[in-house]
Amino acid sequence: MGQLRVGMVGYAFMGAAHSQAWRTVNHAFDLPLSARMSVVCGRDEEKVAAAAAKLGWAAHATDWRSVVERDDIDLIDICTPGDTHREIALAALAAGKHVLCEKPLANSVAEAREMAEAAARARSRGVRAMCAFNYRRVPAVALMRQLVADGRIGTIRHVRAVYLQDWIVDPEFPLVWRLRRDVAGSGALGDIGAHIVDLTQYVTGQSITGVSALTETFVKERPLPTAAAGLSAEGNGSTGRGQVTVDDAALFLARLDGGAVATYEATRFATGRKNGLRVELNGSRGSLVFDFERMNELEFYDATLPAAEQGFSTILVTEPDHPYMAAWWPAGHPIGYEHTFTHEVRDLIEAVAAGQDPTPSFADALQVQLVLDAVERSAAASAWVDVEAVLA
Ligand code: SOE
Repeated sequence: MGQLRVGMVGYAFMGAAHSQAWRTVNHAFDLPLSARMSVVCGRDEEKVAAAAAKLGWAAHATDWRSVVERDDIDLIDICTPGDTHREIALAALAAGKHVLCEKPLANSVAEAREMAEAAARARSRGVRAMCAFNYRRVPAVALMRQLVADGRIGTIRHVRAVYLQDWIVDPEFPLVWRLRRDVAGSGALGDIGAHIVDLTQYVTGQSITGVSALTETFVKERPLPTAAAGLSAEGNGSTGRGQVTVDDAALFLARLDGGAVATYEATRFATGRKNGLRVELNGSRGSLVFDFERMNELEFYDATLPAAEQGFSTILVTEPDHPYMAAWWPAGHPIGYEHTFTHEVRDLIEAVAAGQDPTPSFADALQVQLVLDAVERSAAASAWVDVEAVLA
């Protein structure tokens, strides 16, 4: 069997999640290529060496350019903050490497456009690029999309999406990189709002055409972190303070091109909500509800049933007939967050081996970036803003 030799840049939260996926994927799925975890890259030699040993990488490196230039690497997996995505992806595509890039694709529309154009050029040389919107690969989400495509809820009227977290409710939580615009691009909007934008467009098959938004930064100044902390406040003890330069929350109304109207809420201030991603669709023939806190379930209201039998029913998405599930356990046994990444690299390997484009492509991710941009412009202007087309 041929190999897909992977070089990964970054090894924190997403790096660990992607490592788990590369480690597991060939054990769960029968695939045409075998993933080889060749090298992981990070700036701090000691830490990246430890990460390589812990996460299962054959080697480590401290200079991502040396990884991109290696002849024995087929794919570059980008798990770094947004400010480095463009540079690494462009270099990797130019070197003929397939690319998997964490979301959001970039920190601006201009960067995302450049990346999508580079991916389109590389495509003619057989090089593939994919953006890592992992929640598409929750089996219940894939089933939701299937039921919508099969017409089971009819014409979609309403889309209601929230992504709620609470990890920065404490005003003394440090100013980590996710709270800096120069590194992360935006706040709750790009980090978690991007997920619900992608997810709702994916399940409905409709694209957002315009938005009316507001954003808020509740805590405008925070203690500087003493360590490169991620989602954890550990290591804080610094006396200096810095400006928060991103949104803490973003809320918007939207219209979709299939006629649906939608509401979106992304916040890091929903006290008690740790990772509450919920999407509800109301259609002319029924409704569907997905809640990540119950990720192995999908709620379905079938309005075509006799009135006496109607009501929300819960589909346990744990059967071998459900998307991705045949690879795992006997019927009735649930899966978790990490499996979404395994499914993601499974789909990527299949596409690379088949010489097909994986989804979401960089062009798809550019479209999400255009929505994020419209949200920021709408919030700044307190006005309705149309979403620019991908093909400008
Ligand atoms: C932090 O808000 C975060 O880790 C996001 O960056 C991820 O994309 C999401 O899956 C969980 O929350």
